[in-house]
Amino acid sequence: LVTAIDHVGIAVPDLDEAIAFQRDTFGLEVAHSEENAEQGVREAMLRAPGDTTGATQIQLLAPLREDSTIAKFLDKNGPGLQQLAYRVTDVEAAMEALRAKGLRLLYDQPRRGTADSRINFVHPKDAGGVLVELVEPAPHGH
Ligand code: MC0
Repeated sequence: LVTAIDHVGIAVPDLDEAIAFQRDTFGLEVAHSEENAEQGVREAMLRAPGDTTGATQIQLLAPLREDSTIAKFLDKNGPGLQQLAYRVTDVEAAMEALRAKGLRLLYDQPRRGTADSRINFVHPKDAGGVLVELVEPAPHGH
């Protein structure tokens, strides 16, 4: 089902501060950043310097709005790990396979994720307390 660990997402109150912290402390660099209005986030994908292998990235997620999922997460838990994203080749097929095992998917249909990927989430209560995202990357690496 899963072809790679796509990314690990960290909820942060301030995106620019978090990028600077990861750069100055660990040397990670920004590979991509964008706003996703539907998901209510400003986000950045970080990687080790020069890495072009498609290795697991770190996703920093800052809230765009007070009522967003990330704002709610920060209010409840403070900054920290928010999600684990598994890469799949066919998100609908993955959704189908997981539904057949009785897991709840958050959306009926895939939605738009980072860099035009297609995404859905497994409810954390059905995945060992972890918010699991399914990511089907856009064709041609977007
Ligand atoms: C909530 N819970 C979590 C959790 N969020 N457990 C683990 N990890 C998380 N991130 C737990 C709570 O502790 C609580 O457990 C229960 O789930 C219900 O939580 P809640 O605080 O009442 O929150 P809800 O139910 O309003 O929302 C949780 C839910 C939401 C997962 C449905 O966050 C959601 O829709 N997430 C998917 C979208 C998302 O995360 N978007 C931002 C990233 P107790 O035991 O206290 O009842 S955007 C993104 O990721 C895109 C751009 C991408 O990568 O491409």
